[in-house]
Amino acid sequence: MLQDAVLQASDLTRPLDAVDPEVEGLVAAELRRQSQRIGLIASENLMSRAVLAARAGGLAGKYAEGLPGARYCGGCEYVDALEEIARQRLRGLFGAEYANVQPYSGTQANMAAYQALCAPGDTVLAMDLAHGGHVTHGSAVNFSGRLYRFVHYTLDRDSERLDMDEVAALARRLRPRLIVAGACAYPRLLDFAAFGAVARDVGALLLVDMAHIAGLVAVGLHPSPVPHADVVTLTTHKTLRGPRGGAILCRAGLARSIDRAVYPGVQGGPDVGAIAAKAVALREAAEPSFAAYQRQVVANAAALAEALAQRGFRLVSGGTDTHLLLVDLRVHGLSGRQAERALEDVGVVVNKNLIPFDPHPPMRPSGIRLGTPLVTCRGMAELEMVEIADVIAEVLRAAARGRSAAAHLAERVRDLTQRFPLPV
Ligand code: DSN
Repeated sequence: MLQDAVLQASDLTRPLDAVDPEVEGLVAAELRRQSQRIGLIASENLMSRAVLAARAGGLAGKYAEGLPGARYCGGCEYVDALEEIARQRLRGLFGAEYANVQPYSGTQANMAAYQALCAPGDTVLAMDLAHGGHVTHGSAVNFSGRLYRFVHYTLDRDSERLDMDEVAALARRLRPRLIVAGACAYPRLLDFAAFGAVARDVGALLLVDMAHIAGLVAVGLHPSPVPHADVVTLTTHKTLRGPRGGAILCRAGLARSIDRAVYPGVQGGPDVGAIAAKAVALREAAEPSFAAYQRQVVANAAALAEALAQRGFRLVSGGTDTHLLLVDLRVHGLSGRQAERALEDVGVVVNKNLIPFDPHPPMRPSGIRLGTPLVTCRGMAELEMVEIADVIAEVLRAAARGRSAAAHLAERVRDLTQRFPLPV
């Protein structure tokens, strides 16, 4: 018996390469890929060493169903303290009345918000997926579109911006239970005060999904939804630069409904390691250097947009106010998928994306989406954005002529990644 126990304990302390060289090799390859490519996927970012340390500290095995001070299992004294710190920091950073840091992801955060605010079958107004909305905002293939009666607002065809008069007219006609504001591919500022006014006017609740822009909101580079919304959901791993996960802010009067919707409504025990890492990321987000980082993210997006426009590319809505931009490739005769592949061949990683009023389906859309959170972490600034725009333009012009990009473009990407290594 004793012998077995000793053997079992040592089983748990073997290094990854000894236990599973196949997985170890793939993890190493992925980290190498990240360091050797220019990552321009707008939702991706990097965790700091401190956030990673909290994330990897072995806390994930702890069960802690419930909330600080009211758990369903013992041994939670330190977990309570960690979660309390994370909740306080989240509330403080955004000036909210109440926070729940347990959602595993933005999807779970939205799922809990709908559950707290709506009944199945209720009418919900949200942004169309093809116009920048998210799949959890009522897509037919998502739980949201199956459980609730979503109706979608779209962008103005000419300006490719939200027309709040149109949103208001639709809301007056439909009288929805809930209005959702927030996007994952809209490059302009969202007018949350106007959304709040529309919601009040029609007696609807307002949910803002600020997953993409949370980091910008934290430092005042995007107007905050908190004063105007009943509930705000977010992810912690996009511009907020924390661990993968979600969170919810709400008015104090909704706290109990939100808590109950998260657990036991849509989740089991929280991921305690993720909560510890969220706490660290939220502390970093309150430091002056985080505001400087976000300013550079936005400046880089503007520089990239301008340099691409100068090279003949059409940007949806003519530019960007945020961390992301959308490029319409139709005049170049390229699909987003072709562009994504051609760019990946030289080491520039982007995602194909629908553009407003896209005549093509999601797997063959007419645009690409570019974002600057990750390259900004590497220390790249406006000059490098011009260099990247130059590479993108050459690659896409070659692809439009049916040719693959010349080797010197991959060499330029390699040079950039070597001059600006990943900082962790
Ligand atoms: N899929 C994420 C994005 O890329 O925006 C959102 O969930």
